[in-house]
Parts: sequence; C-alpha cells; structure tokens
Amino acid sequence: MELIFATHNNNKVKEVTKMLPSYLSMKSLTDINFFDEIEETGTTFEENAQLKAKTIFYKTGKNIFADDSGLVIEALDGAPGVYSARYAGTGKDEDNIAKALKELEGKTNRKAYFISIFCLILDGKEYFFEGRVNGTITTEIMGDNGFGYDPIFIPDGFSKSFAQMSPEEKNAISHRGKAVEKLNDFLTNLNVN
Ligand code: ITT
Repeated sequence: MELIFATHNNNKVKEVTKMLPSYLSMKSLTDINFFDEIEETGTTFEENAQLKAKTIFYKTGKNIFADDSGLVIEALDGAPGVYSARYAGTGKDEDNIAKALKELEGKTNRKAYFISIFCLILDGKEYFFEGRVNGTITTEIMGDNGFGYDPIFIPDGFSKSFAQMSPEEKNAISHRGKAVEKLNDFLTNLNVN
C-alpha cells in the first residue's frame, strides 16, 4: 500500500522510513512535488497534525499521515510546545536550542518531554496515534546526530542525549518511534497490504 507522509522535514522522513513495514511504500511531499508551506494555525499538536494531513488529503485524495511534534519543557510552562520549530523565529535548530537553554538558565527543574502526534487519513477516515518520551534538558549541547532539540535532551534512564545515539537507538525509545509503532500495529491489524 502507498502512504504519503505529509512533512517537509527530511529528518522525520529518515527516522520513519527505517521503521515502516515492507508492505508500505512511503512517499514524501518531495516525491509528490508538493513544496508549498502548510501554515500551522492550530493550538494543539492534534490540530496541527490533522491540518497537515487534511491539506494533502484534499490535494491528492490519497492515504496520508502527518506528524506534529515538539518539546514540552515543564519549567517553561510547556514551551516551546507547538511552536518548537519556530521558537526563536529564525527557523534554525541552533537558535531554538540557544533560546531554550537561555530560558532555563538558573532553573533546577529541567524536566521535559517530546511528543509526537500522528494523524492518519485512511480511506477518508481519520485516526490519531501518540508517542511520548520523558527526559531532562542538559545545560550544554551534547552530540551532533539527529536534528532539532536532540543535542539537549537526555531521555530518562540514559546518560546520553538523543544526539549521541544512533538512529536505531533513538527510534527504539523516541516519541516518534512509539507513534510509528502504534501506526504499524493499527495497519497490520487491519491486514492492509
Ligand atoms: P513538518 O511540519 O513539515 O512535518 P516541522 O519540522 O515544521 O516539519 P513540526 O511542526 O511538527 O515539524 O515541528 C516539530 C519541531 O519540534 C521540529 O522542527 C523540532 O524543532 C522539534 N522536534 C520534533 N521532534 C523532534 C525530535 O525527534 N528531535 C528533536 N527535535 C524534534
């Protein structure tokens, strides 16, 4: 079965590609020549995931899924949250990281979680899958794998950041990895092929 992943973020594509079962053929927005920005006007991860999936569904009529994700930091009242991609306003990961570390200066509570909400539109019907991973925010950058806030996030139970893990290690415990697992289970149970 063909499934379009409604994202412009190639790092998301790379992570998810490694986890999908072989009966799914995933196409990215680049593969279908869709380059327009999709404005994320929602106030929740669910709303934004749905908005991205619906936009591409209306364009193509095909089976789609979208991922809206972000970092939620307890001591910052949930920021950057749904604004994770545009937190510093420059669209650059290093500026977003610098801003998060600055806002956390002097704060002892470094608890945070990553969340990923997938919205699947299959035969016109919507389904949602959630993945979460708890952790702490470092005081400095650690590692250079991955993307986004990976260099400042240490998942609970580990002493290294997501950016110090291999893609496989990160996928095994990450918010996105968990959401993909739920998507896979759902499709497998439907006997989609
Ligand atoms: P699309 O909307 O096109 O999918 P995007 O990057 O704009 O791409 P989001 O709106 O979902 O996606 O924003 C997610 C942001 O949250 C992302 O740009 C990173 O800054 C951060 N983020 C999400 N998952 C992450 C991960 O696994 N590791 C590090 N940062 C992550």
